[in-house]
Amino acid sequence: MIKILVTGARGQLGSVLTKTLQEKYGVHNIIASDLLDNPNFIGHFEKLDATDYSSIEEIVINNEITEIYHLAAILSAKGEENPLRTWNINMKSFFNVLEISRLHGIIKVFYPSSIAVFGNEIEHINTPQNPNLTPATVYGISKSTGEIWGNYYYEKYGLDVRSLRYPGVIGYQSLPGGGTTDYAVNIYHSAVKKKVFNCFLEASTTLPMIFMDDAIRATLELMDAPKENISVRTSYNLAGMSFNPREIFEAIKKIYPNFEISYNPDFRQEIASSWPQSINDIDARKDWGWKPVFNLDTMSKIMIQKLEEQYKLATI
Ligand code: AKB
Repeated sequence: MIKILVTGARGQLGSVLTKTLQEKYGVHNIIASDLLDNPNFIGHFEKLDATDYSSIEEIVINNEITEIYHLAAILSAKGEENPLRTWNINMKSFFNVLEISRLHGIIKVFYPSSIAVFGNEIEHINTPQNPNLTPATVYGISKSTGEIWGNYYYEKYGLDVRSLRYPGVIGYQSLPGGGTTDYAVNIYHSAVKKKVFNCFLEASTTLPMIFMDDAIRATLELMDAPKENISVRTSYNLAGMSFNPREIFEAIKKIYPNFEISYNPDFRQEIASSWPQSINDIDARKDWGWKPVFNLDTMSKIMIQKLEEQYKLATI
């Protein structure tokens, strides 16, 4: 019997992943949790501060949890505001999860890492799996440290920790918050609302991105892969697509010819410039058959269609 605890279940990725896990394993086998309450949640929800060891432990024991998807985190841009808080929320919470998993016989742990682990010493194009990591943000430092701890718990205790380095995730189901890649979701909302989009990155800033459906599928495929196929125990590079603000603007203009954009780069420009432009994910492809489905045009069509439906419903 699989019983899954999801932390950060109200987040951009967490909310969609939780629903998918409910569909796959049954609503009653998923315990969703987040720092903030979620009164409208359908299923089992626990208000949880993941920096508090005993609160996680209690949920794990009481619900006979067998797997943990630890999504609670503060992202790159927001994380710069308060380094200590970011470190605690991102790293202390993951350390709690690892220790509790080791002591309470958790079978699998999922840990989301990020392209933020890379820094200015990488090759920015087709960034390989194992370059020298010199992350440029507190978020990136916490994620790369978490990768090493995950690997340690696997090597030392045999804990089955699996991880992906997500590019910027783009979906219509939820809003991101506090990230550097958030612009690529917000731009669709502006387009559908017929507003000029004010972009906080320069037009030519190419970054790796992934459509939500691909991101969720990658997560499930990694978690379902036979243990012996998993050769990367830090975190897998994962590619979806790559584009810059000018290119996403042009893709949206094919659907809304009157759409307008202005560029006002802020502190997030420096963060984005330290990240890869494209990712080499050969290990994910070889080990568990990863292959993205969506590109900029197919994603844009769905984003706009779904957001139009959502905004129309909201005005009824
Ligand atoms: C961010 O922009 O901070 C995140 C990420 C790439 O991890 N979306």
